Amino acid sequence: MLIVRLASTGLTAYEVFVLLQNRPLTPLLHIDGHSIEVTVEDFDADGRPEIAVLYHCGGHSRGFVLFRIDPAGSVSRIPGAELGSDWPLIDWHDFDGDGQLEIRTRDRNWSKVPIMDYVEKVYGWKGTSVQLLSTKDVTPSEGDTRADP
Ligand SMILES: [Ca+2]
Ligand SMILES: [Ca+2]
Repeated sequence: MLIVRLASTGLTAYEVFVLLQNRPLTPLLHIDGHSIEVTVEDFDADGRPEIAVLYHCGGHSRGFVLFRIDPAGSVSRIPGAELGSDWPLIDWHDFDGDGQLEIRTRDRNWSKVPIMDYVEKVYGWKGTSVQLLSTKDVTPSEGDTRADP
């Protein structure tokens, strides 16, 4: 059994704890941010859950961290899966239909100012880590699926 517990430590800070069967409550992560979402899903389709932590860390910025739980019960960060976005879009979906979830981020493309375009990046699994799979420019008219800032 996996239980993830959140504790607010102030207006802009959270502590994430994990409780696995027959193990003590273990601190997982401290977040300086003003919102947090914790999701447990099998990102790499190996039959074991991963823990995804998504948070706002500024007016528009988001951060994302992904953890794996090994069969012995220890929890560790997945290499390459600490991501950020300066536009509030980080989400995940099986974009290529291979059964594994990919992670998408969208950042402002500051090289195009004053026209505000975005750079969308998709990350996915390569062995035991998460790596950048693709990058593309996105204009605001192309399916602007931004989340609330
Ligand atoms: Ca998994
Ligand atoms: Ca996929």
